[in-house]
Amino acid sequence: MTILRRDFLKGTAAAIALSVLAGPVRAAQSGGGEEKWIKGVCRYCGTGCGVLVGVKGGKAVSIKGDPRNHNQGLLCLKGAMLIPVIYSEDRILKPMIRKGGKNDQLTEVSWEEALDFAANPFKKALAEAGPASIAYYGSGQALTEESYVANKMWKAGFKSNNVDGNPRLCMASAVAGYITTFGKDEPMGTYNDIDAASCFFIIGSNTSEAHPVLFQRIAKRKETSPDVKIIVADPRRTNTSRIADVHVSFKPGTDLALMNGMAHVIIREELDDARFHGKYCNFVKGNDPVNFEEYKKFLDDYTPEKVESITDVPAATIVKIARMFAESKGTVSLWCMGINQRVRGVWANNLIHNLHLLTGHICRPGATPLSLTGQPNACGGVRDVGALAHLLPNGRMVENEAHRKEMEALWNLPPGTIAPKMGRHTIALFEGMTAGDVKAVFIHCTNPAHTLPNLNKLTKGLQTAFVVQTECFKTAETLKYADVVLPAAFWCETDGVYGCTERRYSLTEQAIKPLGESRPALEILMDFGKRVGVDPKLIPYQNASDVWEEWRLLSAKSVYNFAGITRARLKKESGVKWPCPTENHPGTYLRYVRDDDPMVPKDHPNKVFFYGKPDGKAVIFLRPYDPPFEPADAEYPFVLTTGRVIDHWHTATMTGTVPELRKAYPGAYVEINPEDAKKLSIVNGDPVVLETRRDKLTFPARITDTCMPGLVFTPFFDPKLMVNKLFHDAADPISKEPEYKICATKVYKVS
Ligand SMILES: Nc1nc2c(c(=O)[nH]1)N[C@H]1C(S)=C(S)[C@@H](COP(=O)(O)OP(=O)(O)OC[C@H]3O[C@@H](n4cnc5c(=O)[nH]c(N)nc54)[C@H](O)[C@@H]3O)O[C@H]1N2
Ligand SMILES: Nc1nc2c(c(=O)[nH]1)N[C@H]1C(S)=C(S)[C@@H](COP(=O)(O)OP(=O)(O)OC[C@H]3O[C@@H](n4cnc5c(=O)[nH]c(N)nc54)[C@H](O)[C@@H]3O)O[C@H]1N2
Ligand code: SF4
Ligand SMILES: [Mo]
Repeated sequence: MTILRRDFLKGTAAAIALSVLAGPVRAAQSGGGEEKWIKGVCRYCGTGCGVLVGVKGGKAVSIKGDPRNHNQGLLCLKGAMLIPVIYSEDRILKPMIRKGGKNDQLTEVSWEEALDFAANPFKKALAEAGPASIAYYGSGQALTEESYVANKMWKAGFKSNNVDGNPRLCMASAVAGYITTFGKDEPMGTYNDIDAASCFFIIGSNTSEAHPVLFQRIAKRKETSPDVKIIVADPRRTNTSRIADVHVSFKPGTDLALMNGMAHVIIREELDDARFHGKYCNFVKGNDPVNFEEYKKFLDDYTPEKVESITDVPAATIVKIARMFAESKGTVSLWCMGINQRVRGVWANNLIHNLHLLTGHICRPGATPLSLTGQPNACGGVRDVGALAHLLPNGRMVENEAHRKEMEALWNLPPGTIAPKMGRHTIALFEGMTAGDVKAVFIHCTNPAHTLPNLNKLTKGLQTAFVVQTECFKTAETLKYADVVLPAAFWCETDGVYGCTERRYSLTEQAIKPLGESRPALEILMDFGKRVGVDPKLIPYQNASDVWEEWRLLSAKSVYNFAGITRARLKKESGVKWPCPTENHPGTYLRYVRDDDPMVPKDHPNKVFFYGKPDGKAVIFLRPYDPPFEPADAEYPFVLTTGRVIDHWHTATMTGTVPELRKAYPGAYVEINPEDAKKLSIVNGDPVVLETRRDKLTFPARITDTCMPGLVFTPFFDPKLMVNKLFHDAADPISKEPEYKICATKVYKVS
């Protein structure tokens, strides 16, 4: 084979990008003299890297990547800097209450006093206004056992379905995407697919900053197999795009048209896999079945030329990436918030699945649509447990009578206990607090006063309702609104399970005692619940292992079966992937595939069986392009988008306490394209106002061609410059996930 110079150069560019980006991936931070090493999972992202924590004299002193987990010993800088976070001076070590109402100071009190003070308003609200007047607002960062117990206490104990949480801001569109297309949530593929892929379609994910260790794995795949192609579709030219063969930049919010355009080319050029979609797929428009011909007709509107006029992507590029996607031996799609945080996030998810179903790039090694999960336990703790307003455990739905009955039987509840209507999703929850309909809220492991959209509007709910908050750090904005602050034991100070992107459950074992008076949140939740009036028989657990035992056995009654993942096994192994019905089952790589997925009967006549759907077939949806909620216009001529930086975690309550990480990103800024900067006479560092229909804020300018002209970006980690004040709270009508990725703004220099 001849290697063309062009190919050689491309390979080199990728290698350089890799070496530059490899910088932040470190193996360890070591204090030395460790007496023992405790196995766990990194506290931060949904990559779910395994860690080993070194302990000396009762203190955590070291951390290194677990060589037996999928990350093979690697950690990014955030993960490697976790130890100083535990001992940060900002830890909250005592319970606090605001005796005299919202305007009073927080004062330290005993646990007894704090818990009574926390429980009484909930008791009162339940007695006077009923179950819908109280709520739990949880987190994809809470441990599985905590989310399971909170969900059970609320839905079975208080009969309130007002259980929601930050995964609504994050994964809700991906969940609805999997459920509408395949009938069940959670991906069919795993990280193994990365090592086998010949093409990557990375859309709306800045993997290099948000999932650094996975990015490393993708880059390694490319480096060792230079024929592997990488397409990055993102309006911004991010670090991730540096290893791309093709970076597709488009007008924010137009990628629905882009993906329909790709499907158009795939069918026009007969690059589809008719045997696959003929056997395993239905075509659906709205709720109605249609046939392949009608789908083809629908795609007539998405010729590359038409799509170019909507997206600004050259027609030739659309043809090129459609061919790359379809003609590879195996394509893996990876996506995250650029797709989910959109008013058409669910449709965008469906369109990614369409491309895989159409081309048969699914359910075989190296070919899969793999949604990247943001938080470390959004999958295991919230999606699988069903800790959202419309869900029940293991993929069941609140508004499905049969599902409610199943859960009532499994939880030994009298029939009719679980309320038949779904509870309030996040935005409706905070609106309900403002209106006085939701009178008391228990907030666990999340910082909504910083991360909700349309903050000036939605934080009114926190000013109105009675707020109980579990926290570890004084740096959290939400503390300003809390009536009660309950100090939770931090990561490593208690034990519990996280479930990451690839259906992998891993245990973090307790390494050290909780600092100060902080207590494991599981105990806090149960003590609180009993005070409010939950029947103690409903929550008979002594510890997290007891909860896991109940949860593990309950899963056996579903296609999420992980009865084989015992606590003892989790202590031994560095994570196991469900389904895993028996203790000797090795865990599942390819879901929905006969002979690999134990949920597919061994004698099933077909190789692939999408058992989430009654007829075993997945759906190819006819989803049209629909514009974003608030595109740029004459009055607000720029698009503002928001997102993450590699060294901070969300609101920086943890990473902001580590000098090395803080130094890398001391504060927020606005990225502006050089052309725009020139027109507006802005130079680097100038104070620049972003003014939207909600509010205005001033950021220092950072001039860079990361953003195309007409687009500006700011990260949202900075508590001093909370960009969410500028955002609307329009959300996807199906998933109710807000569109954090697009709003219209004015941009001008402070004169
Ligand atoms: N360092 C770090 N890592 C994290 C986190 C963190 O806080 N810090 N948080 C974790 C969590 S919870 C999450 S959810 C993930 C998020 O991970 P990502 O989604 O990868 O990160 P974001 O920066 O939010 O956004 C991704 C990209 O979407 C692009 N985008 C904007 N508009 C559009 C559009 O219209 N279409 C498309 N296709 N793309 C668009 C943005 O330009 C941006 O580069 O990260 C996880 N990992
Ligand atoms: N503009 C904009 N806004 C966004 C997004 C965006 O892309 N753009 N993304 C959205 C997404 S995807 C997400 S996931 C959310 C994240 O939003 P949040 O969950 O609100 O953000 P975090 O900073 O992760 O908040 C976690 C809180 O838990 C505390 N904490 C840490 N460890 C523990 C513990 O062990 N126990 C307890 N009880 N507390 C603990 C932390 O100190 C922190 O206050 O933000 C959303 N908001
Ligand atoms: S990639 Fe994510 S899980 Fe892995 S070490 Fe970094 S922050 Fe932790
Ligand atoms: Mo997220």
